[in-house]
Amino acid sequence: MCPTNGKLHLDNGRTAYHFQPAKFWQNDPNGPLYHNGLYHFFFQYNPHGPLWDTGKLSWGHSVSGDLVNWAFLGTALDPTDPFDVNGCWSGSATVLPGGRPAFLYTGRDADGVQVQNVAFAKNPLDPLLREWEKPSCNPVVAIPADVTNNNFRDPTTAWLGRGGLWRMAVAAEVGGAGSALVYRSADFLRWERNAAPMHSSAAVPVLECPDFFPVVEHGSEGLDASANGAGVKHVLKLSEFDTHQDFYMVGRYADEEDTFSPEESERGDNCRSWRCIDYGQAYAAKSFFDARRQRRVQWLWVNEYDTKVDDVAKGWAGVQAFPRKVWLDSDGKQLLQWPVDEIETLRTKRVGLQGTEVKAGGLHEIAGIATSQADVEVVFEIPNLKEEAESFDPEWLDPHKLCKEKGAAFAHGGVGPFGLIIMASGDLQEQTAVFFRVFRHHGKYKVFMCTDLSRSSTREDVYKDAYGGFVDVDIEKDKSISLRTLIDHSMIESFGGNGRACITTRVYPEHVATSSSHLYVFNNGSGTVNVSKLEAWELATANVNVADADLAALDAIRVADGTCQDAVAV
Ligand code: DQQ
Repeated sequence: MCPTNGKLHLDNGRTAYHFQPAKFWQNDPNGPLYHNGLYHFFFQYNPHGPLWDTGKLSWGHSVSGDLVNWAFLGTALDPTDPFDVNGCWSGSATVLPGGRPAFLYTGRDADGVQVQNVAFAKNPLDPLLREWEKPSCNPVVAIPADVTNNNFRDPTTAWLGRGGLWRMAVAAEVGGAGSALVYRSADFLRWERNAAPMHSSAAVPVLECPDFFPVVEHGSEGLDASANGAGVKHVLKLSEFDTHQDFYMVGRYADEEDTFSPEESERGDNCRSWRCIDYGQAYAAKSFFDARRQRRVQWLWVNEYDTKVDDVAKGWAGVQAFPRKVWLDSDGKQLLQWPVDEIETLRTKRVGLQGTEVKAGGLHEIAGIATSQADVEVVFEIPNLKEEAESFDPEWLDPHKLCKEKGAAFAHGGVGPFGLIIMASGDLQEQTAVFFRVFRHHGKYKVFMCTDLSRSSTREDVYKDAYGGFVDVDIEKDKSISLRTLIDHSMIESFGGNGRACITTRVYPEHVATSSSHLYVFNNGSGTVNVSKLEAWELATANVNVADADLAALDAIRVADGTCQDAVAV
């Protein structure tokens, strides 16, 4: 970790503490893993340039002792064999009994056909897991005859079920329906398809990157992928190609048939009406069980929303969201997502507010820290919810539309818009608002959260949409709502209602080239809101794949975790 000494790097939006390779293109998280005292992160990577290009991707590989500082180890898989020569696409890691890590991944073969492959860590005792071998029996699963449009990809981490057989789920388009197919195997090499898919969304043809994992019904500890039985529920997460959003549902998994029954069956079979992992620009979530801290940790890819020309000029594209701990809410229906605690090691200068009234039209600057690299936690109290909440119009059920039509600038809208203004220029010409509005609906309340990018940059050629979703909280009981936002130059990652709704977005303001950014609390509602507590920390720059700092990063790992002392002696 490097102290910032008040000097933050100002460049083309490159982040300071989010995961990025030093250069070139990255997309989906692949095969995250905790093994022999180190965290491994693999990712879709183009080692030749900053664009996805022809999709002949490799798996980039980095290693960490703390999920914050990372050393880049090059590529773990490259498209070199007939079964993956057109790309080593997304997949997952599984630790086999005896401790040998294995990958299941999609290869695009010599004809461009999508097939499933395995690879094994050459030396499981090498904590850096530098070398991976692909057995010659690949592909282990050929594309089935009923799969349409060559959509067959992204195997999950395997789990052990009834009969001691491995299972994996693979996304596939079967007869036009986006499906999660289950395959079983006794030896990890020969896989047989189950008759019934684990899920099928008739109205959604292309699904990608399934993630399937158990959660404890009560508590926040994580479970290994194979855990099942009393007190355990399961989560099925699917990435939907058209909307580029990740949807999930909590449910029950029966391992006789490998079926998954969503608990909120009223939401239907179309996964677009399931719950959303992140309402913003994040995609392809992939989680792993962190045995060191007994938690489940999720990664998420966040694309660029500037232009290809910019990406070529920058020499890089793609960021990962900060790793999030995920667990089941006490309502048993939704996930809570929260940045892993290790982020606190980056916290430096702190400023705060307590019991501050923000009246209608109020704007209150949070000064004293560099706010383009910060972690902000705030709790808003709403004193007059009953009197001031507007009635909800059923036309507003589409949160995306609602966010567009009733953005942050919408003055005097009842309870809200109130929230944070982030990455603002001194004259407020550029600003990104993350805010809430509360509506009354059938005698209850609906809390809406939005990130409005419409004024985020004076540039015309970057994407400046508005993103929103509803936060499933009981605001009548709580009388308050919390917001946590991680700001990292071009990344704005927000967690509403203690992690019940997340919105991650990219911003490309122009003022950062010449001046620093400002942070405000604002209220454009018609009544007062109180900031019962606000804490904002400036964050130090982490050592993330900085080419010439790799040795220092490995040293940091050595200090952080004695178990890998010998292994990292380079
Ligand atoms: N990205 C990979 C595919 C996956 C898609 C290719 C999702 O395996 O379906 O880079 O972003």
